[in-house]
Amino acid sequence: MKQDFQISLFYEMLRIRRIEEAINLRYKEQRMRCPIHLSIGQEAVAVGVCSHLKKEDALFSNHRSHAHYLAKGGSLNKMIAELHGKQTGCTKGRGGSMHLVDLDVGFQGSSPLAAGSLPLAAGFAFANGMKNLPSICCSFFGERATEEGLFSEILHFAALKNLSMLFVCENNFQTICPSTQEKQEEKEKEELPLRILRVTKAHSIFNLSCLENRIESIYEMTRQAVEYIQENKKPAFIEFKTYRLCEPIINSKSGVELCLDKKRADWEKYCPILLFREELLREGSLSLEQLESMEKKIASEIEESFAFARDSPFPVFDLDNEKAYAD
Ligand SMILES: Cc1ncc(C[n+]2csc(CCOP(=O)(O)OP(=O)(O)O)c2C)c(N)n1
Repeated sequence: MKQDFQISLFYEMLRIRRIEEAINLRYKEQRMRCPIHLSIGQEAVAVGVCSHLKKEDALFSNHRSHAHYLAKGGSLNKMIAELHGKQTGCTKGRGGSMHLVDLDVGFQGSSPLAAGSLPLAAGFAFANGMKNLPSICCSFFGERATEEGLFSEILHFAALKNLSMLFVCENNFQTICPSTQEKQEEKEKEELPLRILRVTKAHSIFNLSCLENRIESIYEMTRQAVEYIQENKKPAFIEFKTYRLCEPIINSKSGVELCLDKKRADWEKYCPILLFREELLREGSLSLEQLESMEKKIASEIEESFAFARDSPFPVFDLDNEKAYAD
């Protein structure tokens, strides 16, 4: 991987991290009123996968969608305005954090229903195939989504119709309800990743499993999957073992506890930004001065986006004349 490219991947991850930290910090001001799910700790998957997607490739996401949106090239101003419920938001202030949509960058939408965006993504990929378009349709979901019946149905459909679809499972081993692992039979507990992959194999879908929460491994594995899709015109599935280093949801005034002290060992072991930063500094590919200037640039971009959101108008709802669907 070339040095410039390494730096750009690092910058993208750092930017997403700082943006989410700022959202968390400012949540107590109560200007953002929607429930918010942060992906602190999972940035490498979003950045590693999206760095293989072109603008015309479609992306579908779930309830934890900020990193996916930003990594796909989404506008920070439009995202922060959306979290504030403003007309200038990417969903015109109607969606909030869990319903980001931005067709300008191929971000076709996020759905908070577990596995909810899988059928949308499959339908999109099916339409692309009928139009003979070469683009890929990618869907992000958590491991909890793999417990839904829809998951199996969509794998089946994607295999049957040879959809150019990339399934991305972010397995952080944590869900709001009892974990997927707890719900397995005793004999299967050790084998959770295998269980997910067994389901994909049963549908003859090409699958990969990435065990490291490291940007370089994620980038490489996605490269293989995308090549497979392009060469074979068939779907591919990747399970990324990742680690969410914050609580699942912000819905109280105080924001989430980032648990830095309580979980310091976890951070040192799993935080993809810390790990990559150490590596780049050690190799001499990144200097402390460069790091400082990145931090400054990101901080001022964040400041501007919050000011943009604050100064934007709230939407005026005219439900009688609004259309639910495009013409
Ligand atoms: C069909 C459905 N059932 C229940 C829920 C409630 N729910 C909200 S988030 C969540 C857990 C999601 O876990 P996972 O998909 O693994 O993603 P993570 O939150 O760990 O990133 C659940 C069950 C839901 N959104 N949709």
